[in-house]
Amino acid sequence: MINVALSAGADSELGFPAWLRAAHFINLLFMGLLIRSGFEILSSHPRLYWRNDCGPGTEWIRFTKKKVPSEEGAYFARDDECTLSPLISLPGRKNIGIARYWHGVITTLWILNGLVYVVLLFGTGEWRRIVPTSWSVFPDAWESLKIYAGFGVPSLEHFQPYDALQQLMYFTVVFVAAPLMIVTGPVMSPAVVGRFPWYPKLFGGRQAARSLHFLGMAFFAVFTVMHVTLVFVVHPDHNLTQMVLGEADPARFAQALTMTIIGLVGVVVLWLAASYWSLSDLRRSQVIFERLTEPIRRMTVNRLVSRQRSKQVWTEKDISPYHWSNGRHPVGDESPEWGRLRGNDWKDYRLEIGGLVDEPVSLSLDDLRAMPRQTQITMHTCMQGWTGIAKWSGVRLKDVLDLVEKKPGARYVKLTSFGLAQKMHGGKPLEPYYTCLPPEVVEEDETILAFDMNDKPLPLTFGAPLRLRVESIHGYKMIKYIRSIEWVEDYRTEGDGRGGTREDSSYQSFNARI
Ligand SMILES: Nc1nc2c(c(=O)[nH]1)N[C@H]1C(S)=C(S)[C@@H](COP(=O)(O)O)O[C@H]1N2
Ligand SMILES: [Mo]
Repeated sequence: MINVALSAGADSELGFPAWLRAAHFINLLFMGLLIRSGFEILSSHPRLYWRNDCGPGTEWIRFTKKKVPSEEGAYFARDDECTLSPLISLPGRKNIGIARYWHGVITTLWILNGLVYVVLLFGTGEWRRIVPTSWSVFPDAWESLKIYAGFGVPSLEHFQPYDALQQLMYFTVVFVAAPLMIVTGPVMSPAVVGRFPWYPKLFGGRQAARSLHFLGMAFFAVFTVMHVTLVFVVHPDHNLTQMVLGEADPARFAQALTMTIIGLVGVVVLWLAASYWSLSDLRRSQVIFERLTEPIRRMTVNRLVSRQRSKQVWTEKDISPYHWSNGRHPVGDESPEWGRLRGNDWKDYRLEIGGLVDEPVSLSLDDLRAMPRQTQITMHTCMQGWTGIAKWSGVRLKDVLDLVEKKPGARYVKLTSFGLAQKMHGGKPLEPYYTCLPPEVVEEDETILAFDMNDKPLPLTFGAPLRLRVESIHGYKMIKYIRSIEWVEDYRTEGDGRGGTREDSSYQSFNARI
């Protein structure tokens, strides 16, 4: 009791300084943007798992009624995507590419805001508000909970300025839930998981980390709703004046209430404005975000190169019994040529290696199979959220490229598929799927042109007769049904200039490491 009285005395001296009030408000703005962009990301694969395999039926929760046929290749991850309204998610309408940009940029700002808050918290003594210093916080919190459960409100003297239950909740938000989000977030990055394979294991695997990240979000969402409600219900004349004016002053309640309402409306308007601004010109949003994020990516994830093969992270027994897929093989007259080659068991298949080279080369599958072979068991990470582990065999891309002499100025490698894009920017007629790779991706040891999957020639669904594997980036760069490889000067002069089909038509990032 003496303890409480003492700290209460100290607390009332602390007040609610402007930095604290500002950080609190900015946090609300950022949390909303994070949760809303998180919804958009989740809606692109609305299933959560504990196991890395992601087999249909193994999810612990799903937010879709769609049933997944269990034969591989009958259903594609893109068929599973849901559409959310821009009123709910950021930006809304199946735009995970832009949602991921928002999520990354706001995370950075949210962490900065959080750092400033925590540093000042400990620098000023304000921490005593939310860090319990006596075990009595637990029985006291239990008493408060009983009062709330009976739709009552603890009397004012329990709030010093927070009551025990409130203090415990705030402590959990700042020192448990927020750090949990920060440590599970990077597990979504294929570059992080490829380079530090032990890291996802701390959480029970890549999908377990994704599930924990979701549960953290659910906690934040429920907390925020309860928190805002209680602020208006429990001694609002004290709470609101403290929150916006800096001290409990029931006489200025009307002013505080007006400011709170204006603040909340302003935040909601900004949340929605972010959606409609993004949707009004998706290409502009993509270009702006790319400029903002690229310098940070270069300093961080771009330095991470997969070690899944060299560290033998996965073994035969880890191979997924079911592997999700994206990008159907060419059907009908989409690519008569691919159909003809397939009819002849790929005997006439030739991989063309050309572009800015002195002399183009073409290779048959037998030529490729005669080259030094590399086999790797790795985890595939689709940006939508699912993963799958498989064994891939093929030849290193850099070995194949060594067979040609590139011309000066050739910097990027463009790979083109027999298969068509699912959609094009501006509703143009569908063109073949393509992707460009920057030099550092081409150079990676685990970048291969694979012709075998799990010791058998590539199944049609998974890219027959030849597909790309890069183990430190997201799946959308891993082009299947490869027809040709070209050295090009710049990806900005290919296609719509964004670096690949998904970048051009779905506004995804050319940099696919996170
Ligand atoms: N030709 C072609 N390749 C493609 C795609 C596509 O649509 N067309 N989708 C990509 C995406 S988004 C992913 S996640 C992987 C999926 O590989 P999988 O089908 O082998 O699982 O293929 C990539 N390669
Ligand atoms: Mo993907």
